Amino acid sequence: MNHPPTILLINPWIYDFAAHDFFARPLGLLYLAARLLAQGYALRFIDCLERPVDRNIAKNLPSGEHSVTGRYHKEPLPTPRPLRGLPRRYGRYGISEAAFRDKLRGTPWPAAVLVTSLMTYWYPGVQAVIRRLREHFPGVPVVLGGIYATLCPEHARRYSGADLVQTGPGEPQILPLLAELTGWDRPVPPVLEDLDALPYPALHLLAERGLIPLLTSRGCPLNCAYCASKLLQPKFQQRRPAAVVEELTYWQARLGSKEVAFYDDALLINAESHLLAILEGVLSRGLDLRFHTPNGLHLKLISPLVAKWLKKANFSTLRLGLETTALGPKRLDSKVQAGDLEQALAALQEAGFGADEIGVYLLIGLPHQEDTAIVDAIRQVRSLGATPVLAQYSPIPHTALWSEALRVSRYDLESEPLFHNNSIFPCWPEFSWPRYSRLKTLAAGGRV
Ligand code: B12
Repeated sequence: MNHPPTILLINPWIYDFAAHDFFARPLGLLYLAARLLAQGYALRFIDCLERPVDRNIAKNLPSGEHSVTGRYHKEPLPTPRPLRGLPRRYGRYGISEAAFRDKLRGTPWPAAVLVTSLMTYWYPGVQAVIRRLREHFPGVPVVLGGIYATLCPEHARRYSGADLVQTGPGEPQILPLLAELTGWDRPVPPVLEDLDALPYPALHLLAERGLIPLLTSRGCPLNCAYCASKLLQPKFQQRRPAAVVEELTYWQARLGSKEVAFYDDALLINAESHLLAILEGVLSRGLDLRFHTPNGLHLKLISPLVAKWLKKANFSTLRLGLETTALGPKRLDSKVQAGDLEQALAALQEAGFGADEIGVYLLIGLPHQEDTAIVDAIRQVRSLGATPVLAQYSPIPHTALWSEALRVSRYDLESEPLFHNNSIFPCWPEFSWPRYSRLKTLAAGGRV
């Protein structure tokens, strides 16, 4: 074959009650895109979560503000049957149906389509995209991968409509798989263990160029009962700091991006030889960047030295992970002990961060969690001078907490991933909307 085959990549819509672009980019799919480009494939990319970039708005933002987060366009949809009756409005987030069809019409006939997936309970968006692909490109093989595919492969094989459902990291499998599907039989480069040997994710395919979503490591050495990190990336691996600085230098020069969001699950492990070395490199290169950690940091690892560097290097959105402040044998994560919250917040304040810059994630809706534990946690975080951010628990298959989640849930979590939706508090037996609003008001600083 002489002409390189065209591969179409799709980041599907979100179907949910709520969704907000909080530094979200389809980084996994863009890593695969880079591998395909290096192999000579022609690529097309449809990002259903692209937000209209309003140049005028962007131009008028006060200096220092950014537009790399924001609202998705939402179109109301009927609530799927299993979730009917909830006082929330369901919908499709992302580009319109018409825009999606236009993009399909503008795509040359592909040799294969790769679809990614994120939250397990967003699978209706995956199905919707695949249904339209089938109509438009009948007979073209559709491959599904990503987080929903990895955590619920049987469900995905039965219901997604994809021809192939692949689990786990895509880098080792994607080239042999596509060679088989397309007949593009260039020699497949060996899969190296070294993360720095991977080509940079193809961020230039994104419409919005202000943000660099960044992974300096994969996996996590800890083992929290509610988290799927180990299932998705079994091995914890860190990149070389110099290679990360190279990548940031490259993207700033090529795209002019200024904002960086870390996607790492364990950014602060070996902080001195890893993150601090990266930040030192960034400063000595004179890069003009601002950093965000939407995925929570381990607060135990925020020492005065780390805090000082976070300030010096221009960290702006800080989120720390603290399940709750209730300690003791019933605790679900292995990472927080008495005094950790106090010392982390003291270090950050000493370094110059204000209360509104430090968000502390509190997991709510955990099995057996009592309202009083949440109220205490909210009050403690506030009294220590930080901002509580409620993170609703989503039960995840194969995690240590899953069997308990199944036991306490009023929903059939096992057969229907829609019930993993954090917005419905599937594992909070005492849940009621007034109760939740009360906690939200309290977290926002109101009185209840
Ligand atoms: C970064 C991140 C976020 C970001 C946004 C990311 C985004 N792109 O939108 C933020 C911080 C906003 C976020 C928010 C939340 N998140 Co989150 N997040 C992650 C995290 C840490 C990394 C995802 C990622 O980008 N990984 C890096 C890339 C390289 O990996 P990847 O996407 O998996 O892609 C690889 C493979 O899957 C595969 N692949 C991907 N696509 C394809 C396609 C094909 C065809 C093939 C073959 C292979 C393939 O190859 C890729 C390269 O190896 C994961 C945990 C994790 N370790 O994965 C949780 C995770 C996905 N989040 C989770 C949760 C619970 C949430 C929240 C609900 C938390 C909360 N309670 O508020 C919110 C919900 C967000 C919302 N409603 O909008 C859960 C998933 C729950 C579920 N039921 O599915 C996870 C698994 C964490 C956990 N607790 O275990 N999250």
